[in-house]
Amino acid sequence: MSGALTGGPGQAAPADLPGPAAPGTPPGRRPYPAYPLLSPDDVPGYLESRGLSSLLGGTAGGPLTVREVSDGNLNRIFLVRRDPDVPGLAVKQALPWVRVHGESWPLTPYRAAAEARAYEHLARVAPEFVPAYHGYDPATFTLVMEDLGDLDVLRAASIAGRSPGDTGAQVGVFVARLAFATSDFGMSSAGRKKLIAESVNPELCELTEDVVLTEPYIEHEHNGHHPALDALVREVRADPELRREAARLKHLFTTKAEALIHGDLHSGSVMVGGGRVAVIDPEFSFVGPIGFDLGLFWANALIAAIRGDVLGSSGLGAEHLAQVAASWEAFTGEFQRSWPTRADGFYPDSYLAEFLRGVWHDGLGYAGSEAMRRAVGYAHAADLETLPEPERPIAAARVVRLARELITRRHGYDRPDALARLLREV
Ligand code: SR1
Ligand code: MG
Repeated sequence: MSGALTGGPGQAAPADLPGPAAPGTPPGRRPYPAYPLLSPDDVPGYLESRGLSSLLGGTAGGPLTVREVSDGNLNRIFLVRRDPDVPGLAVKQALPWVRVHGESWPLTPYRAAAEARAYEHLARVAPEFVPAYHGYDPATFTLVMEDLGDLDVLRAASIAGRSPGDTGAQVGVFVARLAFATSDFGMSSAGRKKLIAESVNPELCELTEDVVLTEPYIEHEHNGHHPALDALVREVRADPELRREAARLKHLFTTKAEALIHGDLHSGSVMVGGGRVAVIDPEFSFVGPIGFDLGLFWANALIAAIRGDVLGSSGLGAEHLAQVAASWEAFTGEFQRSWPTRADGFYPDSYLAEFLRGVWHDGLGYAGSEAMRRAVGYAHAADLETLPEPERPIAAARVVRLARELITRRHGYDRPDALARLLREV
């Protein structure tokens, strides 16, 4: 293989299930074995060595085509086809650092093992919402999956002005299926404890705790914002109520082990097209608060709604806003449908409504966290960054005000329809 041989700081690593880091090991630097980084030229031979080439569709006799389509912040992705018009396979390799930042920001490649574990659960409980999964190679931190190259990333489709259609409803069902099946309502007590232990994902959780739940509220070198937002950002970072509620959400994230969650369900993790909605990239998965998944999806729908508004497409904006209600209704509907099958009949029906109310308010809070970081943190939303001036700072300021309100006053919003007014007010 032609890529650089890379490895942890000179130590052997356990197999694919990570053990605890040595005391004092900085985040993201858990030892891992040296492994080859794949280049496009390596990929056909790599697939052959894993016995997966036969899964490539098409009949063309020439050499396979390999296209690197790395798009997210973290990993390398190659699409391999036998026939250019027939979807083949996606090969996804975790680099030992944050791809868009470079080697100065190390990040454990064991995240690929977390993604593999999540896909194994998802293939069981929500197969129609994920790409077909063809296995994980712990020696190279590489997964092979169905090539979704004919679908578009939801964020890109939104930026291109396409309607979200029924994406929200589908995402709501996806979240409910995963959440119910891996909660105390869908599993035995002992099975849950095993799941919690196996799904520990320390480095990726710490990354979220940092870049989503902490850094946007403080001065930090990772952060950035449009200069026109200087005064607003100063004000927000000096708000003690916002700090307390942001801290409460961080603490909920670290302690509320409700169900296996995707952990990074923004609009870059959802693919759409041809009547299909597919959720990808569950490498941040762990057993955490269900509202975190909904909240990330909602924040990005609200950001898309604000983009539509500032561009004068109020109809499209309204369609994006409607994704919040659609996903919530689909989520609660699916959860309620599963409720009679709950593993522990001690939970009465009256508990369900209270439980769902908690998920709703957590979701609003995390929508605020996600919106805030997308405007003033490290990984900004392309929906905002691709706006022209002066719409860009206008939209970003609305996102910050929306985020602040959702974080500090989330318990004052009991229904999705209240968000329309809030969106107008900010
Ligand atoms: C440094 S990584 C920033 C973000 O990229 C991933 O997609 C996650 O959203 C993470 O928070
Ligand atoms: Mg991702």
